[in-house]
Order: sequence, then structure tokens, then C-alpha cells
Amino acid sequence: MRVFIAGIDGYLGFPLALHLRARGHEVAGADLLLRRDWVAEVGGISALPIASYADRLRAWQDRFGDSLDFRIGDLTDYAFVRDFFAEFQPETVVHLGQMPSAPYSMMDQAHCVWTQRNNVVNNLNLLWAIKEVAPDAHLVKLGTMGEYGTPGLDIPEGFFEVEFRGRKDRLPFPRQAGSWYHQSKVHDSHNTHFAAKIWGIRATDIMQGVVFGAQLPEMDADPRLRTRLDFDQCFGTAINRFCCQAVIGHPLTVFGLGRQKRGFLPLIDSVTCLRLALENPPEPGEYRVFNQFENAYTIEELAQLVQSVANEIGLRAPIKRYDNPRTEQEEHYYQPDREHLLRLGYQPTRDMGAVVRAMLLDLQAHRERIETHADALIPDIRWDGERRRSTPLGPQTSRREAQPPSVPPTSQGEASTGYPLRPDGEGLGEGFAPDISGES
Ligand code: USQ
Repeated sequence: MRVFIAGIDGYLGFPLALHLRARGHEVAGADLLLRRDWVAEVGGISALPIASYADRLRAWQDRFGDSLDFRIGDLTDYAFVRDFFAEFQPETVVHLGQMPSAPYSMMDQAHCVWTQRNNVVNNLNLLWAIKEVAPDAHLVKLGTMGEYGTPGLDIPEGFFEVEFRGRKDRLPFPRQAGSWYHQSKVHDSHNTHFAAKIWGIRATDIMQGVVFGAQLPEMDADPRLRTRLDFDQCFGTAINRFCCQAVIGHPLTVFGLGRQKRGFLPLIDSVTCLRLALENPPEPGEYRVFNQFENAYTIEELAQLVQSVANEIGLRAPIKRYDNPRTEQEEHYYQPDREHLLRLGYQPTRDMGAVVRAMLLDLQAHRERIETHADALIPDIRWDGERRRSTPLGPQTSRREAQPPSVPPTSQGEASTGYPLRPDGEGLGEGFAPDISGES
């Protein structure tokens, strides 16, 4: 199958390209390499070294014996997208080419507007290019579980039956996104659904949970084929950040109560699910929604998982609660469905601990990259628009209420959460010293 990947240089895009090519698909893709710039803009760096764009192309040639049609271009430039599609004639378009960070979009007016303009316009361009030059192509659009928010109801896959004043209908499940970035994905969902309706486009909208890890068998042969792994406040996601924190002895930064629940999945599950979606396309005009995650966990559970695996390999990994820079529910009902992908053959990775372990072992060889950018770990972008660094919460306090999370003692027998890192509760930014003995 000819597959076009928008965002082919990204955390998911490049691994997906490798995974598909290794299974015989023909792959092409576009990227403006912006992720590399954004991470630098917020003071971060990929914890695992990644090859340049040119080196990735050389590694691809060495690995597969053919060249990858990977073009640097802007998806908001319609002529670029349309001409590429006209030439390549994709049978599937996988859209991973968007600004993916909630905090980045919350930074200020310019970052909010840029995020929405970029994401909404580039999705519209892909829809128009499919309509105009590749009308039979299937769009696999990366949305996010965050589109649904955290309602007090079970979350179906996109649609639900509603009864209102004696009448019933099947309607899109309400979207209650929690950031300007997540809102951009909601707009995309509406636009994609509409395009399927009016033009007969085939579309799969993937409500993906939080991806973690950087392991994929196809990347093992050559370090130039590796994907990135970020840990900064914007582009590092929870488990990846916790693992990077653990290898440098930084406390795992649980925001607020830590009882926020989200769907999570390892990288390998993400690329496997995307492949299953594209190998099983919907009918023309069908817009379907897949919820894509391995399972739902609280942040506190994940911090504990990282801590216990880290302890097994000799890392301390204390857990610490920080005042939450986000406006989000810290304790809530969360019960999303994920049946569609299981029906297509998805077998979720069950051993999350093994993925965390592999990540920690990998990261240990690159700890100096994290240490030298440790300033990017503590968030200062706040949902209320202020820029102020989060500070550790004292015992039994949170912005919302009392109960500290029930975290078991670490292997050293210390209480592992709920106490300021330093007696004055300060630091962790410029003054952060990784080796803080006796404190958790
Ligand atoms: N969190 C912490 N400590 C941290 C980082 C995060 O407690 O150091 C908490 C956050 O407060 C939040 C949860 O962990 O409650 C998830 O945050 P995250 O940064 O891991 O992920 P999020 O901002 O939700 O966004 C990520 C990706 C985004 C994707 C989304 C899927 O960056 O592209 O759309 O996960 S989902 O979360 O299902 O919406």
C-alpha cells in the first residue's frame, strides 16, 4: 500500500515509516522539522540522540536498499501538499504532522493562535488534497483521547446513542478538551467528519492516549534509525519525563493529587494500531473513531511503576507532588472504551514494567544530556496565563484538597511523596542538585 506520512520526522512518524516499510508498504512523507526547533525553544533536547534528517535518509537507504521520499515542506502550504499527493498518489494518508503539546499551546496568545492555525489549516489542506487529487485515499488522522476531557460518563468510541424528549439519535460524543492544543484536535475531528459526509472521504480519527517509550525492533539495527525521547515541560509526556527524572535522581514530578487518569500506550502499540487502522480501511464516506490506548492509569500509579522499576536497577526515583500548572480535574471518573482496535487484532502490550525498564536502561547511557537540560523539567507554563515555576507541595496540601496520594515506601524505606524536596520547598530549577541524600 502507498502510505503518505505527514510528520514523518516526528516521535511517531519516523518509527511508523520504518514499521510500515519493514512490512512491505511503500512510504513517503513530509515534515518541516519543526519539532526539533520547538524542543530547543523550550530549553529541551531529545534524551536519546537522534540523527539529522540527512542521516536518517542515509540509514534508510542502508537498511532497505531504496530511498525514502521524505520532503521538507509546510503542510499549511496547500500547493506543496496537493502536488506531492498528485505525484505519489497515496492510498493512505496518516496525519501525524501537528504541534502536539498542550503546555506549548498554553504559553501565550502567539503560541495558542499559531497552534490552532497550524493544526486546523494543515488538516484542512490534507482533506482538500485528498478530495482533489487522491479521492479514494483513506485519511488516518491522529486525534487525542484528550478531546473527550474527563466527563462523568463512560467514553464511547466517538459516537453514542442519546435519548432526549422522547427521541433517540446516534450523535458525536461531547468533546471537552483541556488545552488550546486539544481544542485544535476537536476542530479537526469536526472538519474531518464533515469532509467525509460531503465528499465521501474515508476517515479514521484516532483518539490516542499518551505514548511512552522509544523501543521498536525496526530501530535496533542502526542508531541512526532511533526516534526521539523528550523530557521538557512541553514535549515530554508523563512516563517519559518520569523515566528521565529517575535516571538523574530528580524527583518524579506528579502534578497535584496525581489521581488524574489517562489512557497510555507504548510506542510499539501506537505504530501497530496505526498499521491495523490503515490496513483495514473504512468504506468511502465512512468516518470512524478509534480510542487507542493500552489501558487507563492514574499518574500516581505510573509514578509508582517507574519508581519500583527504577529501584530494581538501583535508582532511587523519589516521587514528589508539585502544584499543578494545569487546570484539570485531579480526581475523576474515567472509563473509556477501546473495542474497535481489539476487533482488528490489536494485542495490547501487557508488561508496562518491561517497557519502562528498557527505557531506563537506554537512558542511563545518556544521563548527561538530561542533566545538562534539567532546567527544562519543572513546569512554569500555567493554564491561568502566568509564568511561574511549580513548587513542591507540602504534606496534605494540594490546590484542590487534602489527601496525599497513598504511595508505598521506596526500597530504602523512605516515605516517597508529600514532602518538600528541601526544607524551604525551593529549587529544582537552576539550583537543582541531582544528588539530594536523605530526602525523598
Ligand atoms: N503530568 C504530571 N507530571 C508531569 C507531566 C504530566 O503529573 O511531569 C500529568 C498532567 O498534569 C496530566 C497527565 O500527566 O494530567 C498527562 O500529561 P502529559 O503531559 O503526559 O500528556 P498531555 O498533556 O495530556 O498530552 C500528551 C501528548 C499529546 C496527546 C495526549 C494524549 O503531548 O500530544 O494528545 O498526551 S491524552 O492525554 O490522552 O489527551
